[in-house]
Amino acid sequence: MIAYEANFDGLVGPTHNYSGLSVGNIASLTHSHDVSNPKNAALQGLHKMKALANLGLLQGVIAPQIRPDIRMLRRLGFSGSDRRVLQQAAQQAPKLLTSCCSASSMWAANAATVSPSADTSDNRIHFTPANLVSHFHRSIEHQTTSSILSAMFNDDNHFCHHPPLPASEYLGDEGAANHMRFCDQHGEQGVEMFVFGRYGFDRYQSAPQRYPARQTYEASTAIARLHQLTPQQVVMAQQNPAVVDHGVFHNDVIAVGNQQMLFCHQDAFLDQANIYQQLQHKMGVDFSIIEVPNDVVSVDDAVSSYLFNSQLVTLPNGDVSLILPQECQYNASIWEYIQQLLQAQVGINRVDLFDLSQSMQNGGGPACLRLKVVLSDKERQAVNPAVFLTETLFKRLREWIGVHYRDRLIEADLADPSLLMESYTALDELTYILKLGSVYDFQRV
Ligand code: SUG
Repeated sequence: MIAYEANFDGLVGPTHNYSGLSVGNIASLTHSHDVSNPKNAALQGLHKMKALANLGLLQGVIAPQIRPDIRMLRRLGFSGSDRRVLQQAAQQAPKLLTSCCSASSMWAANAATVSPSADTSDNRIHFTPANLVSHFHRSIEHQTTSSILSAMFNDDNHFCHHPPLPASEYLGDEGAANHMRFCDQHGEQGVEMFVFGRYGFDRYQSAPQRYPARQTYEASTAIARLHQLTPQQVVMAQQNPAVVDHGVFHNDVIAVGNQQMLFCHQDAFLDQANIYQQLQHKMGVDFSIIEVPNDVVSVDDAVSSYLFNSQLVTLPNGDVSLILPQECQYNASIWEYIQQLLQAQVGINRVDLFDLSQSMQNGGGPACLRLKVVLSDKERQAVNPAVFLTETLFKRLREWIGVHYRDRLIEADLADPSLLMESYTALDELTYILKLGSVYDFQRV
């Protein structure tokens, strides 16, 4: 079967801000309380989407979530008018308010885990939205994520939507950021690699000491079962706890895969040699691993440059490109390594750099912003066509951002009731543009 890999990127929401909410994510903590620019953030993301579409890749858009999440604040005991809810929350529980205002759904790699139909026994594409229980501001995403994904992939013949795993820290699940798929051609059966940070029931077994490990073994294995994958197609790998303690809060901060290639740091996994053996055994002789030694790229440099949070993509002309954040160019040793990588001719023959600084300052590089979905022609036809990025949609979204987004936001602005109204107006219009129907709670009351 012929199939293509599509990237669905999260559109940055109108409340994009820096609240320092993510323990273990060094960029988020470093930029806490910085002034954000939601308009620029959304345009930077949109520009990357358009550039990838121009390279001939199938590109789609995932709508953001409504923030501030007034419903959640009311559930937490704040009452009265929306204005009063926001004011009370700002005074009494500022961290709850900032959590309910995060635009974190932009990092679509955390939206869900997706298994292509070539891998699943019922030959449908399986989606499990991530419960994201490790951080409160992210744990409130999955309900709307489910609605949005169902509105985009709305055909039971081709798409199977599971509910998120139970919201328990034993079953912490962070979605595709901890999942890689290897294959020969996209439409052929592949091997899915699930990367977890710790065990749920045996939580101290080789767990990191300083920062939380977000994904559990129990969550990863549950998803492999739900997605009807056979053991021969699955590799379970544990993140190296030492690198989690250096800020590698998701696997996609230290490794990326594409077709027959794994590009990763020498210290990415626990028992790395054994993981390589399993992959080589299951994938066969054509499988290649580009392992970057620690003395060439340190873990700290990998985390600050986001070298591995790249998208590794095969272009229609056969070129393989590494889609990188521009920060890789600012670090001399990383940039030198990239030049060597290109010269070595080991299967990556170009790089494309992007300015995603607004997202990067919250720990989200090119790979975080997208959810990969492999689609055959028939499956592609079953996707809501309005979410694919065409020239027309690109222009429409650029205009829409220009009209509705602010270019400056600080924490004090989050309690401003007019920001809430601006978000309602913007997202209501967006659901018309993307033909999603009423996916937001505020549209249903
Ligand atoms: O969950 N940052 C996100 C970044 C997610 C990156 N995704 C992937 N690696 N796939 C997180 O830590 C910061 C929000 C703040 O601090 O305001 C935040 O949620």
